[in-house]
Amino acid sequence: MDSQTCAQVKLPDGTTYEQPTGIFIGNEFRQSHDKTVIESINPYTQLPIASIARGKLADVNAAVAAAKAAFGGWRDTSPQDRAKLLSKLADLIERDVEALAKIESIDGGKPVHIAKGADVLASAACIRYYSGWADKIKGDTIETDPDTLNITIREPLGVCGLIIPWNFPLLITCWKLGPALAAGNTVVIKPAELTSLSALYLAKLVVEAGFPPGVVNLVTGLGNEAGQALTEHPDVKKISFTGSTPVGKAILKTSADTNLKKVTLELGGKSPSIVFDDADLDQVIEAVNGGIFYNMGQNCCASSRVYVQESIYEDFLKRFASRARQNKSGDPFDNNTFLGPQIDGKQHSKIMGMIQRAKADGVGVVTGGTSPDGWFIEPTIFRDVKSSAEIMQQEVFGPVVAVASFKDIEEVLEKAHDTIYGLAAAVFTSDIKRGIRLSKMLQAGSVWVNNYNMISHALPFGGYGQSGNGKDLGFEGIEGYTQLKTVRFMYENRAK
Ligand code: TXE
Repeated sequence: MDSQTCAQVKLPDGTTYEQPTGIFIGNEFRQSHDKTVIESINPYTQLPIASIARGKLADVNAAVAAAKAAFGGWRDTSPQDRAKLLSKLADLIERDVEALAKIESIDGGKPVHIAKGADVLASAACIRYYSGWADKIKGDTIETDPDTLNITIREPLGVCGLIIPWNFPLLITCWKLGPALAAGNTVVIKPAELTSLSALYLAKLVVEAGFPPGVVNLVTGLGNEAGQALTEHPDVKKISFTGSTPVGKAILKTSADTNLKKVTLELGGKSPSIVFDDADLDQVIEAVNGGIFYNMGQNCCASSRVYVQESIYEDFLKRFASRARQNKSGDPFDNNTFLGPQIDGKQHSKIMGMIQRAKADGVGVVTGGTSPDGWFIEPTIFRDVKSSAEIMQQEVFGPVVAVASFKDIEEVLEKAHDTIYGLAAAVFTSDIKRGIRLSKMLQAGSVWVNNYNMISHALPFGGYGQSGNGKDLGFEGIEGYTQLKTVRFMYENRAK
């Protein structure tokens, strides 16, 4: 790396580290072909951190060519060797947990102490989990008749494009990278233009771990340039995308218009929490507080709607508001901070616009509703929100929750299902039978009973409805990066 593809970045704690800034192809960093760049901005200070390459079609073509050339060798690398390399990568992420947490913080505004566990160590754990899958991918034998042996073989797809959002930059990269590589695919990663730094740092660790050149490639750049080029590329066999619903729909169309690449989509949500009057309210308050305000509400499965049974409604609102006000906003490098700023001015304006329109429509504010400083937004709770209201229907992607009351199961199910989305839902009750019944009735890809946001790399995650197609994580994550071949051996021919 030279000064064109690497920057010395000074962190708020006074230390300095080497940040790769170039496009990563064949285990080397390079400038974009036309040498253009994007500024990466710290959302807390609103100051530039580094200039990163702005990759376009020519860069994507070069990255896909490298991934295509590396595919045969990687596919034929023994699963045990693939597992070893992934496991080494997990160790390196863990070794550099401090640096990576600070990078996630300056680039995305997350508190460092939260990023350490929830982003960086969870990323290492995810890669390690998938290293364990590499030598356990298998097909079946299927009986059809006495004269044939029938088997299925689960094979990798080829070059996979991984398009990453800005809310969990390292973690979602690892959710997709782990299973793609374990299954024998090569990849081109397109990080979000707002938060590319941790994925670029990860690329450095890919080299250190010893992955062969071309197995992992990364093109930084804009969605409608580098991202679009990747989704249109005829040699890309799969796109795994996490991001907004409109872009997800456009990717499906592009796939249909080009080479019918496989598409996995993890999109927006408007996930409901349902609180019954027999629930443990202390537990509920912690769960719904984390459910909406964690990561400043920038979470695809954020609990942005909460339905509370009538008899405890006022008590719930009082306690929820008091808990929300205790969430400390401020410097992401301070260990007491829970809420940093929103990711950028555009998201900040979008969220404040939604808050202002709700207020103008007369929706009651229980707490919050203002922007104290910079791109910060107060944890905001609206009450008695009608099902048709914008903040009940549209993904806000900020620290804003819409609360309403309900009488009984029928009413709350109707309200909970009044959405185009279906990513997650939660039920809070001490009646386990009711919890089980609702977990089966709720139309959502993940249902949590008496908890919220409990995602594990071992469990499939992905939405119903317009929250997406396919699953990340678990064995289903591996399945999504493979195709199944059926082979029939005829060893007798009794017809003769
Ligand atoms: O998303 P985009 P944005 C939702 C959330 C947020 C809204 C807008 O509601 O307010 O989306 O965020 C790449 N072809 N979520 O504009 O544009 C882009 O470069 C290929 C929910 O940031 O979908 C980035 O890498 N790629 C979500 C990624 O797509 C394209 C997380 C996501 O950006 C592209 C983020 C194109 N034409 C936002 N256009 C979640 N599910 O967690 C953009 N990209």
